[in-house]
Amino acid sequence: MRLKQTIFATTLVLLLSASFAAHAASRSVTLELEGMYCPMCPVTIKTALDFADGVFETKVGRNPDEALIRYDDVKTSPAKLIEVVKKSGYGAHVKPPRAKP
Ligand SMILES: [Cu+2]
Repeated sequence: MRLKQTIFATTLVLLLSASFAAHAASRSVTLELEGMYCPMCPVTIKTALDFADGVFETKVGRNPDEALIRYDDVKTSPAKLIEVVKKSGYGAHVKPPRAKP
């Protein structure tokens, strides 16, 4: 059945890309975002980041306005990711690590 073949092929592709991703230098960064004002803003930022080179995964939330990005540090960097956010019309900077009490 065609559907089964499609599912099999999709699974294979996902498994292969997962194994390639495992060899890349995966890192995470949290960016604090500025200028979001409506429910579409997080979607706009997430879409821009998801299409950026070297980005594996993005989560954009409000309150706090932050983007959690998992990326390949060979292909991109926090500075490049900030540029992506700025080009989509928002402000961003790396969230400083939480100070220890
Ligand atoms: Cu908006």
